[in-house]
Order: sequence, then structure tokens, then C-alpha cells
Amino acid sequence: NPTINENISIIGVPMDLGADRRGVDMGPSAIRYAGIAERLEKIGYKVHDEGDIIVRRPKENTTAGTNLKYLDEIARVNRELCEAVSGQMEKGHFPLVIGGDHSIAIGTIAGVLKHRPKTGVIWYDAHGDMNTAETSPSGNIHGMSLAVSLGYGHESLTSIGGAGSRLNPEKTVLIGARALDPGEKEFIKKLGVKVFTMHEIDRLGMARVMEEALKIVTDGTDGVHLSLDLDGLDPHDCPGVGTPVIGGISYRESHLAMEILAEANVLTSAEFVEVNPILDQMNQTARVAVALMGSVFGEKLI
Ligand code: NNH
Ligand code: MN
Ligand code: MN
Ligand code: MN
Repeated sequence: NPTINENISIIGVPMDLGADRRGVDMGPSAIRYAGIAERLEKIGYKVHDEGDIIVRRPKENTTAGTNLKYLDEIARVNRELCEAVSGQMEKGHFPLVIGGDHSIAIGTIAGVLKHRPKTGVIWYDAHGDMNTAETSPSGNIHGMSLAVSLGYGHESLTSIGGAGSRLNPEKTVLIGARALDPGEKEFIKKLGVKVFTMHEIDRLGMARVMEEALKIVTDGTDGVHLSLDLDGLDPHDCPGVGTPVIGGISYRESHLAMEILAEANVLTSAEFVEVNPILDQMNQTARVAVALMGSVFGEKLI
């Protein structure tokens, strides 16, 4: 095994406020039910399930003076998540965060940056999550988390982990994009974030895309974080997501991507998000998530 780190700490975040749609809060349970701990123990890791971070359910979905939905509670949970991730890394454990909607990347990445301030990121997603309050069509914070981690967005979110903690856009790569909002397209180009859309995946093939992506996220960085939104995969393979977009990455391509990441032996943190068992078929999406985790942590076919 290309052992990334023998201790893996699982942190669940049953967050659905960032998507403003119920069900994705059950993601951590669905992923545990699909056998995440057993799967990773089987390939030799010590798995520590740290349980879930508690998410409250506010009555009001607005915070005064902003269109961002549930801003206060999302900020509070992400501050706690940042500390939890950072605490696990302090002990030398690999943080594996399971969601929950993608707004939790804010806390995960802020925690990671405390230990690896030059982390490169692979953002595997149908969407860009590069909106700000001004460009968001929905006010949903899960569509803004990458922008926040790059330092753009509401102060109560960008300040998490310290105002100076932010990703370098030139060491950030999107894979699988096919539903970018107009403002996001502009912002991505302006910041110089590299995007491998479905077009590049079709044209170059996943192996080549991953090689190119790895060059970018490992060059001059001190870690690599994988932020995998299950809606990056095609809804045929992963129907249990809140915002499915047809024409996505296949199950096999995704395994290949994870296997190439495992071979490179560079991963230092990861999160798997947006599993919504209510919209799913027999927990299929959580089972895909666990299978991909197997591959990214070095599971071999032979
Ligand atoms: N871009 C849309 C928005 O900002 C949808 C985002 N939805 C996601 N992102 N699931 O991964 O509201
Ligand atoms: Mn996302
Ligand atoms: Mn998405
Ligand atoms: Mn920050």
C-alpha cells in the first residue's frame, strides 16, 4: 500500500443548511452504514471515528444584512470543524471529513491550512462552488465554499482559521465541471484556477487529466487536499445528490482518478460530500463514496 498515513480520523458533519435542502444531513450515517471504517481497516489503517459535529437547526434562514442562507450556524459549525481537523492533524492523523453539504469544505480546508499552509486542492465536482454573495443565484453557501477558501466571501466565513489562511488559486484544480454560473466562469478565469471540465475529461481521458492536475497541485505545495462532491459523478452512478447534473464522470473514471492519486502518494487530507440518502437508490451513492475512498487510500484489485 502507498500508505498515506496509518491513522485515519473520520469526522462527520451532518450539515444541510448550505444546500437548503433536507436529506444531505444524513450523509455521514449513510457513509458509515456503507462500511467506511471496515473498508479502510481491511487495507491496514487504524481508523478513528471521531463522531459528528453537531449542527443546529435555526428557525430563521437569514442573517441580517446578507442574502447568504443560514450564515451564522454555517460559520459556527465550520469554526468547530476547523479546530477538529487541525486537532487530528496535530496528532499526525489523516483527516477524512464526511458530509453533509459542500459548505463544510470551508472548515476542513481552514483546519488543513493551519498545518499545511501551501496546500494544493483537487475540487472534484459538477459545480465550481466559486460564487460570492454578488454572483450566487441561490444564496446557498455550498455554492460558495471554494471562493471562501480562496479568500473571497463573507468575512465571518473567510476569517475562519485566520484571515490570512487561504488557498493559492494557482494550486487549485477543478475536475468534472459542467454547471458553472456566469459569475463563476469569470471569477475562475480572473483568479487563474485550472479547470478540467467534462470536455477535457472526454478529450484527454481521465489518466491524462489526473497527471496534469497532480503536476499543478504538487508543484511548490506542502500538501494535497481532495474535496470530492459526489455530484461530480454522473447521476446514473450517484443518484443520491441534491443537484444532479447529467453528463458526469463515470464510476470507472472516478476509480481511475482515485487510483492515480493513491499511486502518487501525495494526499494529506480529504472530504467526501453531498451524499443525500433520501434521494438515493439503496444507498448507492454512499457505497460509491466508500468504494472511491478504498481506491484513494490504496486498495488494490490484485
Ligand atoms: N452553482 C449553484 C449555486 O451556487 C449550485 C451549487 N450546487 C452544488 N455545488 N451542489 O456543488 O447555488
Ligand atoms: Mn460542491
Ligand atoms: Mn456539486
Ligand atoms: Mn480564511
